Amino acid sequence: MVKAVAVLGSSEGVSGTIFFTQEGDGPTTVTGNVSGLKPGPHGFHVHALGDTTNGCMSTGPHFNPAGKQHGAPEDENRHAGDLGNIIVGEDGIFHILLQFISLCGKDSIIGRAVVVHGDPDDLGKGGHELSLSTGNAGARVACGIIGLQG
Ligand SMILES: [Cu+2]
Ligand SMILES: [Zn+2]
Repeated sequence: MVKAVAVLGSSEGVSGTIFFTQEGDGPTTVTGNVSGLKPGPHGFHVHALGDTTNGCMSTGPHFNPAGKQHGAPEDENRHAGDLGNIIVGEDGIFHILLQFISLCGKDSIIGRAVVVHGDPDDLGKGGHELSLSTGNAGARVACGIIGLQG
């Protein structure tokens, strides 16, 4: 079992912690507990850089080692960092199960940043000029560096 954690930082009053667990090369379970985020869907990505020196802006674009287009987590043509949306409840808690995100191997997300956006990710299908690059998910409201957990 591999475990990872990201503590969210934000200039917009969002705080919280996101936990990742993976058994072997199976799916990765993501569980989060956040406050200050409006309930509902929020775009959720791994960005390429574990750099928050300039807040969430310095985390770079979506993690995309294969040079593909933005898409849904289950799409063939997607960035490795495309985690889709989290649906945050009134209690600030969310859970998602991701088939194709790994905490080990060559496309590991360890050391990169997880970013929560203000708006929903359209999964590349919204027809907006940003749909195929960012999912038009709006501002980067919170982010944290994904690190291994003991
Ligand atoms: Cu993002
Ligand atoms: Zn993407």
